[in-house]
Amino acid sequence: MDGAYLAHYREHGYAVVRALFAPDEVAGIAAAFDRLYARGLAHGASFRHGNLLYRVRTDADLGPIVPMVQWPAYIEPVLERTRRDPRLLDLLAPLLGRDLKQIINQLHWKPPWARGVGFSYHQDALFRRPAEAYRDLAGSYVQTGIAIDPHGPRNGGMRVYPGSHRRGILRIERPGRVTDHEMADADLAALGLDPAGAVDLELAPGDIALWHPYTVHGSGPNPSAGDRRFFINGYVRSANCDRGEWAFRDGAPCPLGEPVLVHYEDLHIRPEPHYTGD
Ligand SMILES: O=C(O)CCC(=O)C(=O)O
Repeated sequence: MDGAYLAHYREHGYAVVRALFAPDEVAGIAAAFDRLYARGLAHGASFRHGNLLYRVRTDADLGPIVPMVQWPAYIEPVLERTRRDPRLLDLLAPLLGRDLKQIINQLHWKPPWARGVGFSYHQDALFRRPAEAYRDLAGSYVQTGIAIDPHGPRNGGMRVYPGSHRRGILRIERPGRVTDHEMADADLAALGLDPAGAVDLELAPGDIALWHPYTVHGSGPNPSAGDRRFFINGYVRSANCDRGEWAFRDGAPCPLGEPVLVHYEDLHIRPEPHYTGD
């Protein structure tokens, strides 16, 4: 693989690799997304089974939507294979080595005209809790996103702040969840970052973006007539993390088995299917 993306990642805190997945592969992932979306809608409210979580929301215009599913790989074989695809190892090994665990496996879905979906500016480092379980974040963790649809500023694509990964942990004061707000220039200005310096990702289906846990990023609503679907997978150098599902051991892909502790603290107390009430 051409190493230009590595230099870009190290310098700017993010990078894009074009056409990592072929159109027929993207179509297979999209079909799995469609099945998951239908299941989420059928639940009618946020629903969890082990690490698998459907987040269901009511959009002011559209009614119920499913903006996120966490750990869909447990029930969709094509997503399970994609998360441990050797092309991802090729991409990540120069940054993280060949023993990798996975701590994020997420479908993000912005339906056409969805106004209430967005991610306020944040650093992913914020979510790596408990902090003692995630060591040397800056050198051990990379987030990736595979575009399933054309992805850009017209449809709520991600915007990143180049170079922000060198600024360490930044305090972005916002009440509520990152998903309760869309990105706002004022949040960048409050951090002393000139909003004009933010960069929109422009991805075609099958392209993949990589970003650093300290890179400030966010996204807005989708005012377009098409879906904006994004497949997020986050990886960590295994020696520096006590959580997560194995993805590659000494370079060999590891299929999922019984769920292990990632984010859901009650995994072993309440593993059964239930509505989450949020
Ligand atoms: O899907 C998006 O627009 C944003 C994704 C994001 O911010 C994240 O995964 O941390």
